[in-house]
Amino acid sequence: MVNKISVVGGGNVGATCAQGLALKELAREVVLIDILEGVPQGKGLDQWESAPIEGFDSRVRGTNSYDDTANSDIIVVTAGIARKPGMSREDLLNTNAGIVRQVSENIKRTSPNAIVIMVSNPLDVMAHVCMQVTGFPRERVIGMAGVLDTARYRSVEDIQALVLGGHGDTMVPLASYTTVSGIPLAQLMKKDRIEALVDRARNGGAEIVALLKTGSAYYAPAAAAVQMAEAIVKDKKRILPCSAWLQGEFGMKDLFLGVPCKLGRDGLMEIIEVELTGEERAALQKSADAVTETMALLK
Ligand code: NAI
Ligand code: 2OP
Repeated sequence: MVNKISVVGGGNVGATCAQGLALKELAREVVLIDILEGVPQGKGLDQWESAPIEGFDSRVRGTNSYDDTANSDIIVVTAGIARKPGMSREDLLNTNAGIVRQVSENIKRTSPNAIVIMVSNPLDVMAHVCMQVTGFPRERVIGMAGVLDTARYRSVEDIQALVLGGHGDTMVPLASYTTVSGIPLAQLMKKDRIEALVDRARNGGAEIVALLKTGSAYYAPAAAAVQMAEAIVKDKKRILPCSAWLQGEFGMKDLFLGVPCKLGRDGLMEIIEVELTGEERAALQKSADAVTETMALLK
């Protein structure tokens, strides 16, 4: 357990995430912060009142002031607008960049040693904005996408899988690194069936947006951010697909992209450079190009 984890943005993902952090008792205090007056306070109090029933001992608190988040060990950023039907993650770009800049300035001022888990979209670009504004090292700015995208691609038991690339339509589910109880997927399934699974994972976010109509997915995204926080708090050294600042890994430099990351108490410990087939490498490059193009659209 760490002392304090703050969640910025008390909307669907943020509030669900705060609850998940508290249920797992990852911090003595879980602080939910939003610009809406009363909303984070109300949700925080409601969650704290579930503690005697659920039996968790984390204090959940809502606020509008960054002073209450001061010296957080970890900050999960979920502030921003979410997708509506017909919108891509990139449509959120400039609105969310403004929000993430302001949030990052506050994080730098009040929690200069925090590890940031970025969730706001477009994910890889928002992680970049946060690193630029805070000046934090890459070990302490990590994007959540791959854990979610991988969950959309696998089942609960027996399957190990890896989805790399940007969090967008060009994400790269690696069939060659997908095994079922150690058996490579290609030995169990025909290529067209694998491609159908890959396609559904790639469109997983849009599928939920089309059903919800008023927003985007939040239960699985929140669970994914909590899993990353847990790996950090418990120093698990788990290898999870996360968006990380590449400095030459996979032959790429100066961009955030989803890659296999080892997470421990100090945040990003290592990027694992797995071998890729020519086709996978080309798909990863295409995904990197898409992230770079979105970055160039930033005003
Ligand atoms: P939401 O609309 O339910 O909540 C967003 C919250 O951010 C609102 O409560 C709003 O008041 C707050 N907010 C806006 N400006 C703020 C500021 N300056 N400071 C603090 N709070 C502020 O949206 P939801 O569904 O929670 O999604 C949040 C973000 O996460 C979106 O950008 C969404 O696209 C992204 N997302 C990313 C995923 C990923 O895999 N990386 C998965 C799911 C969502
Ligand atoms: C998702 O993948 C919208 O990025 C969000 O559900």
